[in-house]
Amino acid sequence: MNRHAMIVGALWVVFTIAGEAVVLGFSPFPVAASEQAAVVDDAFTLLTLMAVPVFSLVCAMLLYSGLRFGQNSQPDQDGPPTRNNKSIVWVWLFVTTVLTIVMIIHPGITGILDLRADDDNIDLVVQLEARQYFWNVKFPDAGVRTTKELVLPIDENVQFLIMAHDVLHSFWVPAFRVKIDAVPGMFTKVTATPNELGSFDDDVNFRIQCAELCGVGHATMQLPVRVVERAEFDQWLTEQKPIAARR
Ligand SMILES: [Cu+2]
Repeated sequence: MNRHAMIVGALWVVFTIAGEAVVLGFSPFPVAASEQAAVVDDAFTLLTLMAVPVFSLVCAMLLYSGLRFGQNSQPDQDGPPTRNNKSIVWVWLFVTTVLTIVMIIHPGITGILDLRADDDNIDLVVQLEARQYFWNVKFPDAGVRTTKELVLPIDENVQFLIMAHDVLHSFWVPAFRVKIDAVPGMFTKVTATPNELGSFDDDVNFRIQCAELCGVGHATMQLPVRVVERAEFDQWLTEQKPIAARR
C-alpha cells in the first residue's frame, strides 16, 4: 500500500472515531413523549452511525488530496487519466450494497412493523380535520369536538384519522415523532401511544404543527397538545362542545 493511501486511511480512522463519539455523546432530539418516538430516534441514531464512516472517508480523501496535491496556480497540463480501478469499484459496490440491504431490513422493515404494532389494538380514535389554518378535533366515541387544544390520555393507543377540507396539510406532533399528510377527499391514519405527561406550556414540541406548506398561515397552523391521566381526560371531555353544535 502506498504512503498516500496509508495517510488517508489513518485520517479516516481518526475522523470516524471522532464522528461516532459525537453521535453517541450528543443527543439532538427534542422531548420524546410516545412509544413510537423511541423507534424513530433509534433508527435516526443507527443510520447516522452507519453514515459517519462513509462521510469520514470522503472528507479524509478530499482534505488530503487538497492539501497534498493542491496547486496555487493553473497547472500547465492535465495529469495522466485514470479511467478505471476495478478492485475499488467492486469493493465500493459490495460495501454500499450490503449497507443498503441492512438498512432496508433494519431499521427499515423492522421499524415500520414496530410503528404499526399497535394498529389493531386501538383504545381511542381521534378525528382531525385540517383547514386553512386550523385543526378541528373530533372525538367520535364521546361525540365532542374542539379547535382549542388536543388532550390525550397517557399510555393509550390513539389512532388519528386525518382529513383535509381544502388543500394538502400534514399532521405532525414533534414530541410523538409521528407525521402523515392530510389529503382532501380521503382519510389517512397514524397511531401514537403517548407515554409522557406534558403540555405545550412546558415544551413547544407538544403541539400539532402543519408540516406541509399550505398558504400564508401555514407556520401558525398549530394546536397545543396536552397528555394527561385518564381521569383528567374524561373530565376534560365532558367540558367540550357536542360535535353537532354550531361554532
Ligand atoms: Cu400548512
